[in-house]
Amino acid sequence: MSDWLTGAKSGLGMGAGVISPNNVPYGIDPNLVDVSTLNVNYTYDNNYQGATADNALWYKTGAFLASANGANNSIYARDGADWEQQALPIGNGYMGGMIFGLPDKDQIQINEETFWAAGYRGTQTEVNSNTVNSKMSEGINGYMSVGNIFVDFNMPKGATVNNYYRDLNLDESVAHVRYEYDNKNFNREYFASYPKEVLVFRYTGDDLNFDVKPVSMHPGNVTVNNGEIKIVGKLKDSEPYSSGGNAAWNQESDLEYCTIIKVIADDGTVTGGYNSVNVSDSTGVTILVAVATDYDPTQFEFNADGTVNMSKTPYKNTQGVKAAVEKAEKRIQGASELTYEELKNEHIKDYKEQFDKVQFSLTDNNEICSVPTNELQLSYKNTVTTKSVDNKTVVSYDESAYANLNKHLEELHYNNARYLMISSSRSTTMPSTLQGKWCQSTAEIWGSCYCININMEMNYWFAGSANLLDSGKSLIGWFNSQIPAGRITAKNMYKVTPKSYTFENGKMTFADSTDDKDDVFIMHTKQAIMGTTDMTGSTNIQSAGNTAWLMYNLWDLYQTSGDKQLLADELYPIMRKAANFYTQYLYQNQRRTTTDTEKYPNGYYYTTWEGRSPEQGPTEEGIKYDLQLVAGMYDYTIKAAEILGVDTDKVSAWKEIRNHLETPVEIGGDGQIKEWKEETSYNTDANGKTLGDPVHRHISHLVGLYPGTLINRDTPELLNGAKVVLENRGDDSTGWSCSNKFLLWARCLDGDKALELFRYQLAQKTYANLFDTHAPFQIDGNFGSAAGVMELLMQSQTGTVYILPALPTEWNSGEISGIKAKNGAEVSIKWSDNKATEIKITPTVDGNITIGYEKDNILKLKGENIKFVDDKYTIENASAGETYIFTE
Ligand code: FUC
Repeated sequence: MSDWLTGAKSGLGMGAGVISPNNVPYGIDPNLVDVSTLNVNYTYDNNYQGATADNALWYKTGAFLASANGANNSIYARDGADWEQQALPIGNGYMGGMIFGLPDKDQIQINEETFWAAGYRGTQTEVNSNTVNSKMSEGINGYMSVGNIFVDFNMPKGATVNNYYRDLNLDESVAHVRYEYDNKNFNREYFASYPKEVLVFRYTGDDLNFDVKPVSMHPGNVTVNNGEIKIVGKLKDSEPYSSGGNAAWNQESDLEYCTIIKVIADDGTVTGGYNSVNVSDSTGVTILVAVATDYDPTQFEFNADGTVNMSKTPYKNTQGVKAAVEKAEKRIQGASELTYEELKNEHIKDYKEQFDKVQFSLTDNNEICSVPTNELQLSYKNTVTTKSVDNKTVVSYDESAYANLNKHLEELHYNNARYLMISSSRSTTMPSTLQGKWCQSTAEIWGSCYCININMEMNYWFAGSANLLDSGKSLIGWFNSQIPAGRITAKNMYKVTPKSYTFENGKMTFADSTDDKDDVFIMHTKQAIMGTTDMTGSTNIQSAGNTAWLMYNLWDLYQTSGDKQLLADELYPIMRKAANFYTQYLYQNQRRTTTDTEKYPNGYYYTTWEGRSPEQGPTEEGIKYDLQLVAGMYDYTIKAAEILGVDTDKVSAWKEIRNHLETPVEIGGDGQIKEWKEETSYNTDANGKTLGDPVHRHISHLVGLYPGTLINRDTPELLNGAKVVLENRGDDSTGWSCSNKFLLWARCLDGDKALELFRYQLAQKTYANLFDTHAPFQIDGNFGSAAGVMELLMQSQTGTVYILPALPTEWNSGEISGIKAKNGAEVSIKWSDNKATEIKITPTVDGNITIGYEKDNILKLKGENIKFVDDKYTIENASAGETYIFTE
């Protein structure tokens, strides 16, 4: 992975300050990218001041590990380790910034959410449903870095800085750096403003002298005027990554871009260079950064014959680069109208509206953690590991070290996930990619894409329950921008076109339709932002149920908000389009007759088409993963239609298929949930043949346990079958897979085992900056574990709100507030000595609320005992908006 940032292609357009990222910049001072000069000496006084906020990631050095960089002195030759392990992310949903905070040569790597390689390469003609789009066979559209901004203080090599401090304050979403050098004080702040759609950096100090030097990763022209650097150009082709296959490459990008860096000094002198801005003798400097492309999700036109009109470039604004320049200029203009303090206050206010909805702590709230975050993480790393038992890995640790771990890391990781979600995903932005909005490369593995065979789903599992509906809503705009392409894919790959239909007297009738409610779409495993809904990558990674799975995320946004208007206007219309696709395809192509009338009394069943239990084992019809996903998709879409009182014709058809679907959840010979129909004992068929990888990272046949509900506490045999699977799979895996196991154990109501997985992830799959690693950095593990935390403390998927259903013994006391149950109610819980001491519930709809808390006669409402029947407490006729407080 030595050329993580680079790739093998070269010769792309050069401009001053603009490079192809595989070489030390042409026309750029080579010292700029020479990291060997970054190795300053750090000293600390006895009265060194550490963190001042509890909810903060903090460090005593800049984000540079000399050891990680070996002999390579150029940032373009190092392996990106500092970026993914040390640097700290800021973001406003539109943009991301990775802050290195280096005293001598600061580096901020930047992203903008529409920097994606290639463009629409959809299949325009009929193709076999098992065929990869030939134009995309080499890879997928990939999300790319914009470039880096260096703020070079030109310090002498090996300089000594004193009392260095670096943090990311999660309460305010502002990163800070401070240090002393040469008997002078220096301070920095960094944040990403959602209201103004810009990144903001603020440098203050006794005497500031530095050069601001951007290095774009994309060809373009640079102009410098009045302290403002503007780069305008075309997105480069993406590159192959060299560590195993092609992410996305040789796909010329359709988009053009504009990056503006505006340097505003309070005092001193600002001079423009050839491709840089110099500041001298100043005490305060604000830097604003805006980036935009001419991406336009509404530009996707059809010809009369239903093909895409390629005479207009899809997803590109008709104004071309002018649109990008205007957008970036407008953003800079908007931000320039406010003072730095005003910008910051506006940002903090906006951020806190999201972040403050939930509070979570396992340690004393007022106690500020005196241990730097990297050391905290190291203490986990040294304590929790795995050992091999019977060819499986099992989490292993020393009991007393385990009991003494500082749980601050666990609460911080959860709160950091909420921070990352708000920073990478808002209602008006694109959803979070595999890396949120933070990608350091133009050739990232898997293209830092939207991978929909678990990763994108996992990203959003916790959004609704963590009261981050605004972030979850980013899915809606993205779906709507991709659905027109998904409609073409449905037609060309599966011969499914928009039709109305109903099921009556044992027969389905279909009629061509142009009504939006009859629209259809389908997507395949690797998704992007420019309509590549057809099969890209390879056939080996395709599964029929993926699109159905994404519908769970939409349904969850309704469940956790209880917002019927949202369901009617935004969520259900998308869910219905997916259900329309599956209905036609399953009814017309996937109905099978059978003599097994015990299982299928009508002598037929519907099954899913060929796919894989991601990403292993046989390719065949009726994979349990696909069946469980499609079953859940129908359950939720039917419920949604019934709640809204619409589409009775469609509901009749959906019920026909749902009621005659090939059995999604089955128990095998070992008592395990089966992954494949031919599985007898675990992972083996009747002939003794091994079917898949017994310890594979995907545990696809448990989607019915989480996020689905087919396997739950009321189906004990199935729940036990899930445990058998988890035990066979073992514990070690990639970061996201560890979070998935954490979640699944929580749903199995084994909180202690779930916590082992969480701690293992924190120990071995988490970097010092709390980024989750696959490797490389993948954000799904951060978000997946946040979902897990909530499953330990509350579960409501079956209708009853269970309080502390899987509380780990180690989490003896704590507090969570403002989380959302799947009936829309807001829930807060305090506990100590492993028992709930206070529960607050605020319903969003009128009606009964049932609370599951295993301890009888413990809960009192306004001092009165409340009825405890069948292990549950019920508040009858609870009123929306009223807060019900239970105490011991
Ligand atoms: C799926 C997983 C991989 C990886 C990739 C982005 O294909 O199987 O582990 O997370 O997505």
